[in-house]
Amino acid sequence: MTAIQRIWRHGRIATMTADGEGYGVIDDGAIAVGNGRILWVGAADELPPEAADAPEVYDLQGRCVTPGLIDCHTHLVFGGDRADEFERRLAGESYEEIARGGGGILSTVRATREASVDELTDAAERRALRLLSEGVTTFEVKSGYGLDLETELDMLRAGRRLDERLPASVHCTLLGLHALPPEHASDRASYVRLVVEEILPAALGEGLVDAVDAFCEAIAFSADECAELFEAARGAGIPVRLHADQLSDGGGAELAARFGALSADHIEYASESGVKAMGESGTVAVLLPGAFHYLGETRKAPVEALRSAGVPIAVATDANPGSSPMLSILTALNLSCVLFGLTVEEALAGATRNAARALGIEDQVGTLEPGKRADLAIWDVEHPRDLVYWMGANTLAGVVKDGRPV
Ligand code: DI6
Ligand code: FE
Repeated sequence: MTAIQRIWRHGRIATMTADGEGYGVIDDGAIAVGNGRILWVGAADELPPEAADAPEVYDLQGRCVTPGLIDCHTHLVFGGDRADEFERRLAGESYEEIARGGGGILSTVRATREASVDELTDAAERRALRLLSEGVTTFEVKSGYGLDLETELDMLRAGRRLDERLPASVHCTLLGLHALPPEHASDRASYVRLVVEEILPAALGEGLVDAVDAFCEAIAFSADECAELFEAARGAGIPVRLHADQLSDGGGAELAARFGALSADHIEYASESGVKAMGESGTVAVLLPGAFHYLGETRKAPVEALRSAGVPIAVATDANPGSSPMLSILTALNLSCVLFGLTVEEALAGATRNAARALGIEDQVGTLEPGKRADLAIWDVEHPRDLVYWMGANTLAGVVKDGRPV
């Protein structure tokens, strides 16, 4: 049996386990860790006898503990920014108009192609530190601003470097089909082929791909084009995710379900049958209220339908330079409640248990229970609901990553 190395005790522990009552709160709780894993969680006065020999014991003094937060959908790696487009949109231009005019994602593609992998990594690291300052211990990054072989690989390499540099686990998603690059403008099929036949295999060869993603949308790629990439991912044994039905119903939810996707993200315009299919395939709905907010959208994510279909709900920042320049997971949680009508408990599950599921790592992280990685966030609040109640009040008091205080 692994020896207990550290104990945190006398805190209000939100285990976030699915079968726990509410947040799975243990009021005067304790957590024992060893070898990077959680060994024991329970009431402080029921700590097992061998806990007496633990070399390090920390008194939480009533603070709250949650699982380290998980931001399961970000585009943190990119060059440049699009603050100018933010102003243009405020003056009346739409996101789609700007995109069709060669701005939008393609403007970030130009800046990203010009950046070196060092520059991409450094800029992303500065942004990631904002996430970490709010208790994030796992986050995802996507490619999708390179749209050519070398730059897509560089974006993913930057993601892998972040994983080494930061006290956080970083998941890398190949977002091969994000926008049609200008050099393929007259031949869409040739770009899909490039992604399927060259970029995906090369990225796999370097071990850079934890999941594959695509943007299924009228201004991006059709369900059939996304399906081609998904077939290739399936062939390689890599899980898929989808930017689905964000601005219109393009059958994205159905497509994601058909491929047993880990998640379908955005889904404001998902059809009823699409949501049902997600329920049957166990596909997580990742709600991204930052993009909804920034784009001034009015069609809300179908929360009630998701609940009735038994679809697990996650929440993420979608941090990106265009539609969601937001580096705060707690703000995303607050917005998911206020704008979409999630309960606070659902929101917190969305950045813990269900976010882990959206990344396919629910056996590793996302709840506080024995066997999971000892990734904890410690908060100067009385109750976990306070994290979502306040906006702009970062109450993080400490982080534990792989059993070690950060
Ligand atoms: N949906 C999004 O929210 C981001 N990508 C996507 O497919 C937006 C990316 C951007 O505007 O740069
Ligand atoms: Fe996105």
